[in-house]
Amino acid sequence: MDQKKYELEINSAKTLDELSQLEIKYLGRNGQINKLLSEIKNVPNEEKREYGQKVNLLKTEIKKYIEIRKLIVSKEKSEVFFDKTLPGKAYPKGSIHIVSYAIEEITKIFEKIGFIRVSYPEVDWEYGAFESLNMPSGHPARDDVETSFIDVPAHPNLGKMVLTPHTSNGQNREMKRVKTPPIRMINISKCYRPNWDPTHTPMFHQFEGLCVDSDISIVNLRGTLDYFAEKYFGKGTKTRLRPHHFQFTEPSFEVDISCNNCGGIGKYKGEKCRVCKSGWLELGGTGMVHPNVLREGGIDPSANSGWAFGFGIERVIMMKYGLDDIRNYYSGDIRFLEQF
Ligand code: FA5
Repeated sequence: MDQKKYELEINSAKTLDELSQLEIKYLGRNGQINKLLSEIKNVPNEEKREYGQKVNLLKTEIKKYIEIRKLIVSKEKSEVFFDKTLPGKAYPKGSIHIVSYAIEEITKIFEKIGFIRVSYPEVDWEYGAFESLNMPSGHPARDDVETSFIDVPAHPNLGKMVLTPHTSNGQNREMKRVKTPPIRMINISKCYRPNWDPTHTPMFHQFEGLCVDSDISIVNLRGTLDYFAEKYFGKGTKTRLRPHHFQFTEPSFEVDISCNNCGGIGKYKGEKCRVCKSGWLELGGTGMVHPNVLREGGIDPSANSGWAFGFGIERVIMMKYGLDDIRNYYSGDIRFLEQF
């Protein structure tokens, strides 16, 4: 074989790919070296040994040329020489995000008692977020729910486009979807309000329960809240209702749960409980669905009644684990997230 030829060929290769091709051409199973070796049968016996040695020397030399050229090309082109035979690296496994985990837990708790998980749009019209909930345009109650509007032309009937500020926008849609009660909905979705402090983020999650049937009373509501509180926060957790006002429920309440740290007493080891300060923690809003809301959803309020609640997911997590800043959930700090 002409030494000048293979030397030139190898040294003018510009990529690792070209070098792999040359490797096959010279050193492969059907390559030139093997061809030379197979010709040994035609060499006179007394010359066989010398012939074999020469071919092996040639093989070692070509190998060396190719390896050296590979290093040069890798450096020049910053191509990394990839050794497929090295064992792979074991990357650490991630875990489910604290909010996704809570969503799964809450969904299971409600599915057990016949509620159906739904998701409604996070970008909706004012109709879904307000009008359908007994909050007509210009009503001052709208100001209580700070809202981000989207800069597109308004819908002629449904109003401006909004980032939904609460999951209550699912109530009207669910009533219209089911048409005939019973309705047992658990609507979990992202919500948006322009807030930023330890207990408020611009994007957060709510879960909304809605139960409508021919004979639903506040007793069913209490029973369901107690069931949820015990299942999610632990045995012995109690609930209490405080009168409140929401435009879409009548009567309306704020729900509190007893603090697990002090057992609802407000004192822990003789001192004021640092988690609740009063024995109770505020969970969110609830009430009996306003007849106007049922009517707007196509349901006859003289034959049906219902209740609804809307709680913050970030908040229930905070209460369950005694956390003090929900902004950490979205900081992307793995040291915080991997604790759960
Ligand atoms: C409502 O949003 C009502 N739609 C709840 C409701 C539904 C009442 C059905 C009656 C019947 P409120 O504005 O209080 O209510 O919000 C409910 C919960 O959402 C709060 O208790 C809080 O936990 C959570 N929340 C509200 N804003 C934020 C925010 N910016 N960041 C994190 N959580 C929030």
